[in-house]
Amino acid sequence: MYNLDEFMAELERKNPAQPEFIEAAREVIASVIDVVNSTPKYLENKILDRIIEPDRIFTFKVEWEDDNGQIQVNRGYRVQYNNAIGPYKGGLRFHPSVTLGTLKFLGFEQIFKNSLTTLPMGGGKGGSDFNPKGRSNAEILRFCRSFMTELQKYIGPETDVPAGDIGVGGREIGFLYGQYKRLKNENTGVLTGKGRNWGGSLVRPEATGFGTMYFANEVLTAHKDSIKGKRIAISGFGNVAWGAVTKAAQLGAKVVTISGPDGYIYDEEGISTPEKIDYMLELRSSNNDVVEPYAKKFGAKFVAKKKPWEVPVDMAFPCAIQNEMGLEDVQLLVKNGCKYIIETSNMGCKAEAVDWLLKNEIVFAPGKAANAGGVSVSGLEMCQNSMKYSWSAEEVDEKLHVIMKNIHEACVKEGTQPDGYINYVKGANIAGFKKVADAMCDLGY
Ligand code: 2IT
Repeated sequence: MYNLDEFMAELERKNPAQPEFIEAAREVIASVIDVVNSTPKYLENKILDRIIEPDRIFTFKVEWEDDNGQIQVNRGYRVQYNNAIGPYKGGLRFHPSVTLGTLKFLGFEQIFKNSLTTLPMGGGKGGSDFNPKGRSNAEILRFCRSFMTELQKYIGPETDVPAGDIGVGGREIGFLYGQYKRLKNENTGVLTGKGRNWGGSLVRPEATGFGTMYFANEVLTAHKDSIKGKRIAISGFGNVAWGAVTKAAQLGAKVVTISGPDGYIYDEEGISTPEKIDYMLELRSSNNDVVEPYAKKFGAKFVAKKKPWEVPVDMAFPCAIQNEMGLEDVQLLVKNGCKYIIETSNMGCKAEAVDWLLKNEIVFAPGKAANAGGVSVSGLEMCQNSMKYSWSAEEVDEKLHVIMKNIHEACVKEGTQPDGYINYVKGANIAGFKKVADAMCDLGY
């Protein structure tokens, strides 16, 4: 039998100074421990000991030359966590906060998220502490080439298929894929999130944002409510926030905030016109990591150095980075009338915030369910690459919509409490876990 405190104490001893990894692990283990303890084959197979250990981790030196002719050195990583149900799959993050612990937390989460998508993908994650902010196009190109020169040794279309994450968008995927093709002389689509002219899938750029809104729509329907007319706070202004704002506008909701490291924008009118939504892409491509120019351009309010969670809204979608929403933030949101928190960034809410929301039975969807649309369309991109064929935007969008509905259904099935409250955290963790754990038992992993 497993004991949560003993298991976690041993995990902390083995993994010092990796607080994000420990936080993510604790949540999953706490959700599944009763299932494990009551399933003989999971106990016989020591499934928790085996699932918590990454299959392998690579770290490598990334040297590149900046525009002043100076040598720069960063550290690159790839965590290949678990491939029981398919090739390792997960994004690459380029952000100065990246450490091994960050990528272990993200890789671990990715196992269960990818399992929830219903597609055959294992869990992995990679990246670098490289900071793209303020870097020129030529510097990004040189960094990406150097990064891929090492990474190509470890990945492959049937082995490990990276994609984008924070700091890695279409441009970076292009530079990385270009270098991979140059070195390997093959067109197998080893990365997802590619441009549509060179093997990418339609709807991949929008997929995470669209997916979270489809998921939110299911959540609202399950609570006999509707997304139409809802006031929404979103954080971030990158790819995910952009897709979410686009779909929210289509569904008749009103997004009133976006944010960056410099502060947040409050747009009472709603970020709903194509001009405003497209401007988010312009802000992002400037590489300056600021949202303030939006306020000047559209006559909205800019609040410096604060998060958008103080604005009264019906729904909140953290779409930026891990631990961006704390206990005080969720308490303030709920006090101001917020009924639904849909975590869209990976582990966007701190553990104490999630615990409080669940204890008070506030509707909360965890990132591994709500943001799974991104990796789902990555999975669909892999399918299209294998077939050497491409689907229309409508076909991809329809498949994405069905996947998000199925993920919601799985959460409801495994997470509904006797009093009727849907604990989406527990539901997502148990549903994602069972499939991987069963496969591991079958494979003798
Ligand atoms: O966190 C995520 O799911 C991603 N960054 C997307 C991963 C992918 O392989 O598309």
